[in-house]
Amino acid sequence: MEQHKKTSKFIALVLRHEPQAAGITLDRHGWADVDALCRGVGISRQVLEEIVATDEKQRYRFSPDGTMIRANQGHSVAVDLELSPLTPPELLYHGTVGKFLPSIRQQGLQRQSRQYVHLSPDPETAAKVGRRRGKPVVLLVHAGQMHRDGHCFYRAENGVWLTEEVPPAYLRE
Ligand code: HQG
Repeated sequence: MEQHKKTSKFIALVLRHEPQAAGITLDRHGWADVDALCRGVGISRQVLEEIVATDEKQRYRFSPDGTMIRANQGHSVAVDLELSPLTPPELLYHGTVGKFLPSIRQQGLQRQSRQYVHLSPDPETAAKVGRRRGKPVVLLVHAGQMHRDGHCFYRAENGVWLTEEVPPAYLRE
């Protein structure tokens, strides 16, 4: 929904990073009250439902009773999404840009401002993530080996894989 793009970006900011920007709070699992969010953002519930349903990355979900909403991933505020550790596929992918490579080669993938490093299930999705910042570079992550070595992986409701860091030894360019 092109006309809701700005609103959707603002909702992502509110539900992941700055709930105070809409004058609301998140509970410790990241849930916000739907009515409070609508008031804070200045939209109707119907518009919010449209934004959630048409979001191309399925960024948000309603609670089963429809009174609460949260972002599926991407948080910088500390929230417990109650995700269970899962066995990842052998390979996952990370989209980035060339200027970060020297640092990534040294430090591996770090979560930066977010709670987790975000990994994609396929190279095409990773390329899209990288393209947000310029010419995309897709890194291969040996997730299966990482998992066998004791690293935890989680999968957000929208299919994005999450882990706390990826040491350089598990990365291939
Ligand atoms: C880079 C979007 C230097 C990393 C996407 C990335 C995703 C390093 C940036 C989600 C580094 C962090 C997350 C290191 C990592 N040295 N740079 N050691 N380790 N980086 O936005 O993965 O559209 O926090 O490569 O689709 O880009 O917002 O992470 O470029 O799912 O819904 O540091 O956000 O979704 O950037 O994106 P981000 P990301 P939305």
